Amino acid sequence: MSVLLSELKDGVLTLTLNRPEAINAFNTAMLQSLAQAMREAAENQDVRVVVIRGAGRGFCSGQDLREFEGKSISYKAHLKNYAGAIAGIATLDKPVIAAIHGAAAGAGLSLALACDLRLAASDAVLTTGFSRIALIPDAGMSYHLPRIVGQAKAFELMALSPRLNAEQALELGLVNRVVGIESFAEEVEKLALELAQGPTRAFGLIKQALRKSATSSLEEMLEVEAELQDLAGQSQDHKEGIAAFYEKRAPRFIGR
Ligand code: T3D
Repeated sequence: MSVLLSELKDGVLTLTLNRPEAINAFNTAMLQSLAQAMREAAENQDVRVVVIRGAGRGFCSGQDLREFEGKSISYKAHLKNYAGAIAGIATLDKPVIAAIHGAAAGAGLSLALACDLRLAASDAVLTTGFSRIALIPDAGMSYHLPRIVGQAKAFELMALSPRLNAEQALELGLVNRVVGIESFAEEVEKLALELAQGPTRAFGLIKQALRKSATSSLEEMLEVEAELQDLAGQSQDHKEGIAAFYEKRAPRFIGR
């Protein structure tokens, strides 16, 4: 059975981390499959949104702590596998949703933070985890977490590694919404379909603008916005959006 399951339906590519016996802990094969899936999602125009979820009772428990048991490894080399997957998500010009139920720990939380939207089921438990095994946050957590919760809270979460329930995560802005576990799959699908029918090109450009804004001045962003708006303005979806406005109807976006 593959460690990453993939299904494309109605513009929604659902990727399921599939090592439920270890709460979907990452091994090298899973990381490489995830990076490859992102490359393919970028190329495939039928993919309008990506959902990442976990099989079994949780989202992802981070690095498989058994993968390198008794071996001395180069973290520097191994983390290249994480970089491929995390950068693939962040730079994909399409929305990526993390559907978090159960545990999201260590690099499993890093993965969720790299996504554009996080939906948490009411049973979700989020924890940075790294400091509990005397490591520092990786897989992009030290980039994403302070940008979401601020420096001081990020240090607290990284150093003390509390286990946050879904409501606490929502309060901190770590997740966008909390949904009852019984309707979780349905709500994830609803959001994914809404995004899949949206202006994909504009969504991709929004992602680019937000990434640039993390390291730019206002003056630089005014220029970036002008450049990206030129691209959005040339899309077929922009023409359709304007036509729909004049005709007082809902737009039918094609994602280009
Ligand atoms: O390059 C590098 O290697 C560095 C990169 C590091 C990145 C990282 O992600 S470091 C952080 C690694 N993750 C952790 O430290 C989290 C470890 N797991 C936990 O803290 C807890 O398991 C959870 C909070 C995720 C869930 O707790 P709970 O009580 O719901 O489940 P459990 O009973 O602890 O776990 C269930 C099974 O999954 C259990 O196996 P068993 O005993 O039934 O055979 C457990 O060992 C296994 N499991 C959970 N997490 C991992 C794991 N197996 C391997 N690796 C794991 N990370």
